[in-house]
Amino acid sequence: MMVHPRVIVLIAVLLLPCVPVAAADGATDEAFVFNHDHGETHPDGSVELTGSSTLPLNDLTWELIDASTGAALLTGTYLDSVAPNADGSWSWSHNLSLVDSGCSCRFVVNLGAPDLQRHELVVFLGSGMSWSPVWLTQPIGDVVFTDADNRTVDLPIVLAPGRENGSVLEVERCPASSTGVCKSPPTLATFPLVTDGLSTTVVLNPLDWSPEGHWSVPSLVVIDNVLARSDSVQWHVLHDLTPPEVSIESASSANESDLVLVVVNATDSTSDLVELVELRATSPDGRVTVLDAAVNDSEFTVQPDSSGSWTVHVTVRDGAGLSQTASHVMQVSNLPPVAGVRLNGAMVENGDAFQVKLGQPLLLDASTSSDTASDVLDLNHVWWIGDDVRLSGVERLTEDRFQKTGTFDVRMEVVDDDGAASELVFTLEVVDPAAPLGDAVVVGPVVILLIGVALVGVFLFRQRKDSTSIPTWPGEGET
Ligand SMILES: [Ca+2]
Ligand SMILES: [Ca+2]
Repeated sequence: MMVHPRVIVLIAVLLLPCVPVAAADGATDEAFVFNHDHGETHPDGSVELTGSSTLPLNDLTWELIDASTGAALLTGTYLDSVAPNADGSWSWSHNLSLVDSGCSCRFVVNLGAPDLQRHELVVFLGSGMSWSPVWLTQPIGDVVFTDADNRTVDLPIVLAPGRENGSVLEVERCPASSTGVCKSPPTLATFPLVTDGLSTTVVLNPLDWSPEGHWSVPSLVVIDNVLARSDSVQWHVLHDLTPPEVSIESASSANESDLVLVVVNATDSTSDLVELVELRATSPDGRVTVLDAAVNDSEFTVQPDSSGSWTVHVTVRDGAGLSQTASHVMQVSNLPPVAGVRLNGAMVENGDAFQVKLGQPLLLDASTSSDTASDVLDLNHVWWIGDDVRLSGVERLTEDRFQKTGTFDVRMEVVDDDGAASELVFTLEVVDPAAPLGDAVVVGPVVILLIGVALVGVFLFRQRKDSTSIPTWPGEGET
């Protein structure tokens, strides 16, 4: 079975608290080290502790705490002896002595800044009557059952030597909400402890933690084989074999560039906790987009930028680390572009006829063609001028394309990435400004009229002149 690597990592993180905790001494990166293991017994009530440190011990404080009561029995601000080593570290020693009675004790050293970590050693001092199991002051990791297998849990508990066999873990527990509130009164259960000298473990069977869900443990006590009881700590068990449920609510169809709401419904009845791991949309050509939150944690938007079948995938994870995936298919349609042309800024309509003068500035601009946001930047503009000229990939034409007079049928077609198209058709008449027909029509009659008037004037003048110079015949009397 294919398992997403990210899920593996996340589950590993969730289970990390269950990994056994390292002892206070022996860790290689520890700056402050005890030369002792937890659980040494000193029935005479006194011990000389030794150790080393790579940090200065100037601002140190220490306490000897009775683990069963939490009371500080002894405190101090320095160790008895601190000596420098050749490698720059320090060796230290300190004597502890309890004259009256014994205790199960934590010897706790607090170093000054920058190391704020507590370093502790559990020692059993004085009378064995006073010794009881001691929890190391470390968080006890939650137990999470996500399958039917038993779970072996390391417990950070220190038992007095020889008291391991027959020791038990006493658990006061109740089915609880995810916030740890008991849903019914707590009951007691005990589980045997297993010790091998290095660690103390308990084997838990998920069947003992039914029904599935959160279990609050208000009290976790280790009882050794002489019935000495540790103090009580709290615990939490999550029994969750049931993956979360998830579904997607969204439109089954949309247009390109629509802002589509995607609602993720996820629940987990067993852990009451569910979180989104991933929400992504895959385009028809396999591109993956991570979706943005829209309003709240369960509402998102997707804006498909191409037509075809889109798939939205969601993966959620419950409080136990179990994940579930749902998917949703959305058919996305392309919308055809809308052709738009402006002639010197004026909008052109289908069937328009324009007249322009040859050589005058001219701009036919098809950039006002529109489409959805996903397509508008990649529209292809194709011009047909008359029967012969086809220009593809050209958004604007100027007077350079109309170098002779005549009437041109112009068609501009705009095509989007899906091949959807629309067009505008109009005519453009290019006229010669040097011999405008309209002027000739007006001037011609005026010229003819003027010529006519001139001819009439000449005729009248000549007629009058002729009449004053008519010769008279001889013998004809003057009148
Ligand atoms: Ca679950
Ligand atoms: Ca389109």
